[in-house]
Formats: sequence, C-alpha cells, structure tokens
Amino acid sequence: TPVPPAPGAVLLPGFARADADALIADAGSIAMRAAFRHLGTPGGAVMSVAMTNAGSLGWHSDRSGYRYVAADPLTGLPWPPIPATFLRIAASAAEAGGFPQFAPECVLINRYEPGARLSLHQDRDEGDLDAPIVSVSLGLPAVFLFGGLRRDDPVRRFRLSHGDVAVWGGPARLAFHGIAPLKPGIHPATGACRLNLTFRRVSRLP
Ligand code: MD5
Ligand code: FE
Repeated sequence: TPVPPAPGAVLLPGFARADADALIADAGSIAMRAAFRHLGTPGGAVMSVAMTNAGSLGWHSDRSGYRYVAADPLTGLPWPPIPATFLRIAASAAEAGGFPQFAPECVLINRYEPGARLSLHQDRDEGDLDAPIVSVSLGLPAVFLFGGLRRDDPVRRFRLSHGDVAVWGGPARLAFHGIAPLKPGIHPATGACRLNLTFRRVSRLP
C-alpha cells in the first residue's frame, strides 16, 4: 500500500522484499569491483556511511566538492553496470510512484554500520531535478529524518525497514533529509548493517 509521507514522496512498504536477497547479492558483486569507501567532504570530514556506485556515473565527494564522475577514483575504471535486478525494481517503483519514464544513470549504494548517520542535506548535484530519486532500504531498520525545503524547517521521523522503497519526486525532491545514527543489530539478510540503494537520473533527457 503506497503511503504519502509528504507531497511528492511515496513510500512503498515492503515493495522490494521479495527481491531483497538478489539485490543484496548484486550489491556485493558491485563492491567486489568498486569497494565501499568512506568519502571525504569539502569541509575536511570523513563520512560515517560507506559508499560505492554502479552506472555510467557515480557520486563522489572529496576536498574539492561533490560531483558525479564516470570512473571510480580508486581504480580509474568505469563504475560497474547497474544490474538488471536493480533496474527492474527502480523502474517498477518509480512507476508506482507516478514516474513511468524513470531512466537512472547512477545507483549510489550506501552502507550504514552501527552509529553511521547522514546529516540533514539536500540532493542537488543532479542536472535533472525533475526526475525522482528512488531509494531501497535493505537490512537493519533506520530512522529517516524528513524536513522541508529550508534547513530549519521542522523534521519528521519515520522508520525505513528491510524491503521498503521510497520515491522522492516533485516537491519532495529537494527536501532536506537525513538518517539518524544506526542502532546496532543483526539482520538475517545483511548482518550488522543497513544498505540503501539510491537511484538517480543525473543528466537531462532531450
Ligand atoms: C538513505 N540516502 O537512506 C538515503 C536515501 C543519499 C540519501 O539521502 O543522499 O544518499 S535517499 C533519500 C532522499 C533522496 C531525495 C530526496 C529525499 C530523500 N527527500 O526529499 O527526503 O541512505
Ligand atoms: Fe540524500
């Protein structure tokens, strides 16, 4: 049952549950070629979330800023291709969320270990802000922080669990959001971590 947590956002509880084991295995195969790493930030901090990418572009961050890059800076090789299982779930979720034409170029894979968090931010490094971001939560549950269009707007909290999918489009696309520090635990599918797949359209379609 789709749940609208906010205008433009659609939460699809359990939407990816049946495909979860395949998605987790594919994420592991991607990480064998493009390892999870803790990126640096322009401010000189190191992110507690470990990240990698698949697709023609991958999200990267270091002292010089946030950007999308075609090659993995760790290896100089192109990012691995987005697996078919990933593309299927992203397209069907986007369609269920009202975006039948979603063609992601990037899946940013976030790995949260206990204590890892993502502070309040906007996703605005993409050239196409009309396309939604589709996110798939796997493994340990997390508390999602959902704010408004301004950093100091009030924040609502809701839980994202194994198999939940969210489609962030329209007015939600530029909302401030984050993830509270992950509570320790063991999930049968992922062990001691949470994985989040975030599908992104980066360049504008003609
Ligand atoms: C996560 N990741 O659970 C989240 C899922 C990120 C990130 O935030 O940047 O990697 S994506 C959640 C998202 C994307 C775009 C807009 C909104 C939420 N929103 O309006 O709340 O690891
Ligand atoms: Fe984000």
